[in-house]
Amino acid sequence: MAWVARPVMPPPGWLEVMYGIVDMEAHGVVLERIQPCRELPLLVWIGCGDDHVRFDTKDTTSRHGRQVRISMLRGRNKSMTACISAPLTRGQVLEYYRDGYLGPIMVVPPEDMEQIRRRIDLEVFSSAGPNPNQHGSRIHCRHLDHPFLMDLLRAPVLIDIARSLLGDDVMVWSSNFWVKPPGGTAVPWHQDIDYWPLNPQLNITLWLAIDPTNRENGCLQVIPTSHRSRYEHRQVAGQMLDREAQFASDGLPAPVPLEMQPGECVLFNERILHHSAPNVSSQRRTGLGIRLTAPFVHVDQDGPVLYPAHRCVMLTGKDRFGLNRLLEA
Ligand SMILES: O=C(O)CCC(=O)C(=O)O
Repeated sequence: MAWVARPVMPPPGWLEVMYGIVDMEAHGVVLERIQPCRELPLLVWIGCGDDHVRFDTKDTTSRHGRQVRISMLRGRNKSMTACISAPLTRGQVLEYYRDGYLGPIMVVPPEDMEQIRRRIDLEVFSSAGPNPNQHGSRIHCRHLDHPFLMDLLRAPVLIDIARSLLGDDVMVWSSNFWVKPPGGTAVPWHQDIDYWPLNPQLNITLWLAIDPTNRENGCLQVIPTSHRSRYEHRQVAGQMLDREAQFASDGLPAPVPLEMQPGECVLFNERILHHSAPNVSSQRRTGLGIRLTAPFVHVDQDGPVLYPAHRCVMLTGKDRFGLNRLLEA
């Protein structure tokens, strides 16, 4: 039996377990042996209430590497999927910094994502955001006015990933929904840093698929290694953003389309060239870009991108710099 002492608490109603034989009769849950699929410690989060569950570790080496199937032994007679929360491997971290992006990685079980998607449609998109004067306020920084989105950002699996790439002190400075309905226009090729008020210019985006994303509905595309250069941007019209990067494609690798299922994410650097094509399907394409940085970065919260009531959020660790207005813990 092994419990892990961790600075983050499981969300209410969830159990935190580490690999090994775990028998938690007290919680009405019996878990059989869980084998780590790498040398790293694994944390498994199970939203199973009082049901008995059994791990089947077959899936842990799947493409997603972070998914485990749980068969219900008793209770609601159905399978569930849990996410294994573990830091990124050294190889993944090096890959991210080499290529400027990483993924897709499964981080939220599809069953949970379905519920989250419903709440986003019903509660978030139906109301104005925390800065009602901002153009498109419904899609920006909604974690600040919707606690269930804040919980999503604070999911241990996301914190582990963020810490693997940014160290112990990680701050969320923004989040943006990208909703592309059928017939929706393209997002031009761009580098995020051309748009953002960060000094120094350090950001990692965790782009989480809420709807399925594919080539037909205009999935995200990135050009690996393009984050090593800065490109001039010029005005464009009729697309989801108004500036486009100017670059010659011949010296660069081919774009990589990032098709994802709900609950999968990709991570990308503030300078990587990325875009998405128009949605020529009949299916909406929605994702949530969670913008992560470190507290030594000054975010211009009073400039045109943000607003006076804006707050950065410490996701994990401490703010030792006091440069930004923070949400009280
Ligand atoms: O969702 C898209 O198509 C574009 C996303 C994007 O540009 C971003 O998250 O920075």
